[in-house]
Amino acid sequence: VEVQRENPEAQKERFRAGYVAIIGRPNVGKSTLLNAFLGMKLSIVTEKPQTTRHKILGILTGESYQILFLDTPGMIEPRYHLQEVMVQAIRRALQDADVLLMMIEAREYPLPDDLGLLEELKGYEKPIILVINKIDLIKKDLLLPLIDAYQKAYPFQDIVPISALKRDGVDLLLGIIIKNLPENPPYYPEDYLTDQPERFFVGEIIREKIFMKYGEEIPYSTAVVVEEFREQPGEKDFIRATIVVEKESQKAIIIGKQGQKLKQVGSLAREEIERFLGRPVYLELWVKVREKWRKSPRDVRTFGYGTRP
Ligand SMILES: Nc1nc2c(ncn2[C@@H]2O[C@H](COP(=O)(O)OP(=O)(O)OP(=O)(O)O)[C@@H](O)[C@H]2O)c(=O)[nH]1
Ligand SMILES: [Mg+2]
Repeated sequence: VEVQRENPEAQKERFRAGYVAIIGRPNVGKSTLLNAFLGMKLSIVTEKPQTTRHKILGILTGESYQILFLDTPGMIEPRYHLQEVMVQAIRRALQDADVLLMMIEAREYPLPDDLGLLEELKGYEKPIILVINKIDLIKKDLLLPLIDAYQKAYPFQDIVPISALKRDGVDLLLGIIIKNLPENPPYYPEDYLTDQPERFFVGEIIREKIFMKYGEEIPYSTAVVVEEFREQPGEKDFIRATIVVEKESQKAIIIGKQGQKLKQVGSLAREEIERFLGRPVYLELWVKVREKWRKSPRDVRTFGYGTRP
């Protein structure tokens, strides 16, 4: 009689888990990639830079791995306190991470800004995978010289061209990430998607609609505070949120003629909140002015930025 031995191949396949930070300049497609990995919209996406303001955790659990993706704000030189808090969020993600995804947009040649970011990331001494995004926008023959230039600039763990929007190359990238994860037991139960409560994402969805609907300084001068989020037996959930701007003139623009503009924002936001929560809600929006809140550490904290570890 033969004794059943443990399969040595199975032994090799130990569980892997770790933090993977997605880092890059504003607007390169970091949040789009997070959502593509998760197969759902968790992080807000707009065509404007500096959409993301927090470090956002998205958890992807497979048979033999758990990836804790950290979406981050775009790397910038901060000019006011809110932006300083945004950059702190990036630095915290860099510290937490086991693996870094440095994301750039496909261009003809390395940009000085991108090389500056690379210099900073090197300092963390963690494996870096270079992700070249938006390849759907360029001619294929521009890609090879770009890859070549980056290969000479730094010994990346890997260089992966993708289109986060079209999901092109995303599965390939996922496989490469898994290979670079440390062996660890899972950090979270397998059905966990994130560590933030629903109300956080409700505020984010409202902010996304503001980014989409207004131009100039308005999106950047706006914070959204979810003041109340109440389940009511036999009725729709009740959500009351305040949109904070810096000036009376901005408040007038937000509201629009006879409140039409705010109404549009409200109904767009409500539809998406309902999609996100999977249940109908009642959404009430208010607008308030808080002068220069972005420059005040106290206001920035009160409006939800920079308080989490
Ligand atoms: N054509 C194309 N557009 C993309 C791709 N990935 C993202 N985008 C678009 O680029 C814009 C910015 O995407 P985001 O995911 O918000 O970028 P981000 O890096 O998170 O931006 P910040 O949060 O502002 O730093 C959006 O309009 C996306 O639809 C891509 O692969 N191809
Ligand atoms: Mg983003």
